[in-house]
Amino acid sequence: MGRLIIISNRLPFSLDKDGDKVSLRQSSGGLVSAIKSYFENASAQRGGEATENVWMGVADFPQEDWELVVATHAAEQDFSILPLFVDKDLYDNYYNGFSNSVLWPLFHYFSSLANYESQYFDAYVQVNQLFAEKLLPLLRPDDQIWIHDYQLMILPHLLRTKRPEATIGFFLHIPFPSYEIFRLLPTEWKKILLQGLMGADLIGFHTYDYVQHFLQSAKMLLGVDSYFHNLQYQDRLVRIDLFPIGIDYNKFHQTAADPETEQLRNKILDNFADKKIVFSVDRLDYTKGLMQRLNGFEYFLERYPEWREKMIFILNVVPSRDTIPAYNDRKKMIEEKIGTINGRFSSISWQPVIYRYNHLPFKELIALYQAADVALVTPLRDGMNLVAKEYVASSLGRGVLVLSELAGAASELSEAILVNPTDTSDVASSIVRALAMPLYEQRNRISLMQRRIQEYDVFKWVNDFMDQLAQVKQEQQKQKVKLLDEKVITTIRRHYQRSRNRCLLLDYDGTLVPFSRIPSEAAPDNAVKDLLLRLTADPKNHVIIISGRDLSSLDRWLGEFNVTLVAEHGASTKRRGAAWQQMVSVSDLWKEEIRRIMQLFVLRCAGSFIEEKTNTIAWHYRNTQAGLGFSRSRELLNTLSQLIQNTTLQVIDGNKVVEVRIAGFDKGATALKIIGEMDPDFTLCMGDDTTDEDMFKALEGEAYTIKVNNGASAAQYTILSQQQVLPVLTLLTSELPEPLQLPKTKYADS
Ligand code: GDG
Repeated sequence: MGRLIIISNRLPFSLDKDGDKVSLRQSSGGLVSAIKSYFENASAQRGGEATENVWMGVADFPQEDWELVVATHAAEQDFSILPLFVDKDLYDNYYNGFSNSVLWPLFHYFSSLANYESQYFDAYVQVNQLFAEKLLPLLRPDDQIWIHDYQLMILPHLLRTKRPEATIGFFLHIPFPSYEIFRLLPTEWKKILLQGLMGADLIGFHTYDYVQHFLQSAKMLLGVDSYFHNLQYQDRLVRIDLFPIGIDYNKFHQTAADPETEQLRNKILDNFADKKIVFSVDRLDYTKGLMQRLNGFEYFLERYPEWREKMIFILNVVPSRDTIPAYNDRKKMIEEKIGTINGRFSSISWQPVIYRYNHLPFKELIALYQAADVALVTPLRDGMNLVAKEYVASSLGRGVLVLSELAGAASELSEAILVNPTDTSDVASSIVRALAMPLYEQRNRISLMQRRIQEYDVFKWVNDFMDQLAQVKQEQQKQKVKLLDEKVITTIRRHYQRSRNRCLLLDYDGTLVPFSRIPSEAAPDNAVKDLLLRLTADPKNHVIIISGRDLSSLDRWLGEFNVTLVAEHGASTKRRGAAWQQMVSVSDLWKEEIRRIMQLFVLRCAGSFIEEKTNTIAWHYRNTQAGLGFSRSRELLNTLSQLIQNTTLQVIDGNKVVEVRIAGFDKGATALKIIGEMDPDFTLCMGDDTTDEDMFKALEGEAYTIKVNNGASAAQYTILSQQQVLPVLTLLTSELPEPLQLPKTKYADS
């Protein structure tokens, strides 16, 4: 197994210097402990032998202290450190600038706070480049690289361009926003960011929504289509998936039972013996919804006066990013609001909000989690939110979690009381519901959530990600399409000549004939006709033309030949010498709404037109202005995909055509059915379009599958252009004397 190289903005520790005494302080947080434990495991598997795993990040110590760090770190052998030293101003523009004043607000839906300074973006690109330059010379072929978070979105691409075969994973810890938000970024930047991420083999997000948002942005901006969670990008398979981060469950559960924690907890409980405790802990960040939470709490005190004096709200705010103005202003506002609430509702013996602005020691944090009857976790947006999970893990069987429905954690913690954080009355009534919840119900909800958090803890998360990364690499290997060369042609030809019952499945447009500007003019020329005549003259051959075309066009052009015709991707079939058979019979009322939308797009995109067939309706944009046609096609795809949700229709992003058809039949299923009936001892299948991929997959192991044109495909082989189809078919199927002569000149054009 190769090295694991973790790359994050910061190194996982900071350097503490006290006179001559030097120590390294490990950063708190699940990620660091999970990865450390992953490293420890790897080392244990090697019988305690030191692993060569690496952690790379920007150092928060000056370069002259590097020797000291190495000496201090030497005792710890789980991983080695690769520090990057970045000039302060550059770092400031990259980190406080682009990362935290553009990406952070925008990705959390605070678009009005994004400050699109070009010097920020330049610095971001530059620091990503510094990471790449430092790492590239040290990379080994079997290294696994795992890049973390929004500060390093371009790095995967920078590494990929220099190391096409590298294994690269990327995980985004914050939300990936909807396309409507992402598109607000300046055009060039958003493309660079997406292309940057696409350098990875596996891109991970916390939730299904973020995955969908990313897939949509990739489709709209890069024109890459997804197949389940896979994207084909520049001949490479990239997988996009969700990996909801977990916590180190046992650490929280065990610390909860620790005597010191118990002492701290009892002290808190004694202090507020006759009161219920509501608790919050957040970094000072506008995404955490502190103002809205305080508004909700104020409304709770106003609307439910019976709870006054019977509860307190402990609000702990952790200092963060205080050099950025948007953060500093918030602190003042929050403190004023707390003052107003306390001024308005306090009595001589009671104050509703206990506010602290500091970082709590770990055991005190756990003691507070345990003492709290209610945890109020109401961010306006949050990638995941670990506090919610930690509160649940620390519980000894009681407590209620009130959680924002806009935090990633909400999709896993459905037993929490879910609230809309901006809805003041919803927050207030949720506090009341939580305070009044019977103990048996608290237990029930907590234990269900605990089981889930325990099962998918942070170690599972790391392993899951690494397993998927290895799987993607294997699939990429399998997917590598081989160029059809002389050796393969000889093999196929020999098989052809030995066989007695052959099926030749051929796509029409883009395969047998070139694409024509007007679909109705794609009649076969004499060369195609000659080939078909020759092939069908041999009684051992059964030729099947399998197309997306309507049946009357196929009849008109190919009806004279002794072939099987398959129209509209399998909706109609005409076997040799027989009549057309419809595979589906439904009313075509569904077309009306689709036609109406497509007509709008015809108006909005000169040169495009609609083609209607029995079971499909298509919008063609081959003859439109290149950029416009493509971008309109992305919009149409988007509109149609939403429209047909929960119907039996399907939208296909074909070659310069967007098509809607009735789901349930495709070329793959049809091809399988036909060869099932024929039981051939030789099958050849050729096609160029996305819809032909269904055949290539269905016929895996059953046929020689050949894709026309470059590009990733499930086919076994590829030929470089449509012009090569007839010569290659001729070669494969004629009785030429050996040795074989390939038509080199024709074979080379594209
Ligand atoms: C990102 C995403 C995603 C907080 N105050 C104290 C303290 N903490 C610890 C908590 C928790 C961590 O900090 C905060 O975790 P979050 O999940 O809220 O957010 P981040 O780590 O800032 O950021 C987030 C996460 O990445 C993981 O993918 O969940 O959505 O923004 O562990 O316990 N710890 C101590 N004292 C405190 O006062 N000891």
